[in-house]
Amino acid sequence: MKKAPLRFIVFLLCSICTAAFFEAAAAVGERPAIGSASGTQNHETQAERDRRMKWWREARFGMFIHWGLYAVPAGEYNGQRSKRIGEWIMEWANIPRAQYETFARQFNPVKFNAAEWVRIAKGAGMKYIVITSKHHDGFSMNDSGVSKYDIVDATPYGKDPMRALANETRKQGLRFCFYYSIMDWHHPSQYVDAPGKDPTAGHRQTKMHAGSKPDYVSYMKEQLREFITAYRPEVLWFDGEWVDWWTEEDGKDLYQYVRNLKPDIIVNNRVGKGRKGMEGLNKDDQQYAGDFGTPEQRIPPAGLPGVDWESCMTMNDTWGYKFYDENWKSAETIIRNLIDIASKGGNYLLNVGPTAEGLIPQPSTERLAEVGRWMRLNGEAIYGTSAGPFATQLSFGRATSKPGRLYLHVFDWPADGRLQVPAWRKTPKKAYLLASPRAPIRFTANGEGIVLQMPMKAPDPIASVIVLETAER
Ligand code: JFZ
Repeated sequence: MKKAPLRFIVFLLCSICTAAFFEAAAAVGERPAIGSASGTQNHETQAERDRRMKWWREARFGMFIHWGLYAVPAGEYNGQRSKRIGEWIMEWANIPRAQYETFARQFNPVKFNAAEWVRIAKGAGMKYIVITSKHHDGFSMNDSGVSKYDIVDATPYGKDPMRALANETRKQGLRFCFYYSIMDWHHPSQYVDAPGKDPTAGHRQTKMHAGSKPDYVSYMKEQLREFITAYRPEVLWFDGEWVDWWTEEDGKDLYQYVRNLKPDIIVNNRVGKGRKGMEGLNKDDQQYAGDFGTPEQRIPPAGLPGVDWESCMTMNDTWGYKFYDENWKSAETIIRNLIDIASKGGNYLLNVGPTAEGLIPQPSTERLAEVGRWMRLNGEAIYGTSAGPFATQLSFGRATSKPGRLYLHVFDWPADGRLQVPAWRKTPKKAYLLASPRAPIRFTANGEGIVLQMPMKAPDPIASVIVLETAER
């Protein structure tokens, strides 16, 4: 057998094993511990934890921003393109560190406008922004004292866009948060040992040089200390924790470290080893570090009472910008995903991948503007809500709730205008469309629950929201 096909087979087997590992891990345990009463950490009481998580639980909708050197190749290297995600190009195009570093000299985001980015997020109804301070490629998007491999020291731009973005985010009333990768393809402590791969390229399982881990952990801690004290991020969204040299003990230590620097900070579960693969929620064999679960590109099939979680998703098929990825989700899909997630008690972290010039791609801004139009009319049925009360999913759409209110989000409007709603613990006193509160909707009780007599035509083809007013408790 020739060498290349063998390498390919090894690669395939590795990919299959990784997938199988995550599926197997996903099958273990039914009750995730994140956010449950027993999941409190840092010796805080449940009430203290509820206070710390309050803004995040009410926000329901945030913007993820993947922005870094990978925006320069934008998914193409030496004429090679891939179906893989853009920010992993150092891995899939096998780019040695010294080569990848040259992207920094071409990174000059002169069109970056912090006020405009925040306006786009706010206009969509998003309440927080999570941006990559350092992705797997190890490049810092803010000025770092422990590394010259950052946007201020290594690019012609020479400025710190995170400073402007942090300030603008707060000025416009949103919360500013950081993503930070534990795996680091640029740091000398790590290397690649895989057939056909450059030892300094990217890889999903970087190895740690013997004896280098303490140095790297100090490096991370110092960089995080800088980032936390300088920008006061409200969430730290860790990633790249799956490398075999990172342990749950390391995760607990890092969790404690960032909480000590900023006691009210919120940390995702990718700080430690609790996560069940892409499903994102925690295994239940022990208590793991982190405040919320991180399903990736998926929505849990059912709500998880008492568990904090956030689904992160792309709008096309990549996180970091790829100029040829045109597989955009429709505004309808995005809005219904947001509703679906809220109806199960989770948050939606929706990604944009800005260009190397500093622009959020237009297909993203168009969709976000449409989401904003829906949210301005219906935001009350998303922000600060809890999961709906129904044990099985509604056939016509989804439900969210607040004390004294049930919101029905109707995706499929009944042809005869009669909407059968299953019984739940409460009896409604009043029903109306959220978009026209002064026009009451009549309803009658029947054996299965209540029947609403609605207008014949759906007011909103994507999702029309009906309010049912009930007793507070
Ligand atoms: C991770 C990152 O690798 C990715 O670049 C992006 O930032 C996303 C939000 O988070 O996604 C993963 C994590 C783990 C695997 C694949 C993608 N995995 O182990 O298969």
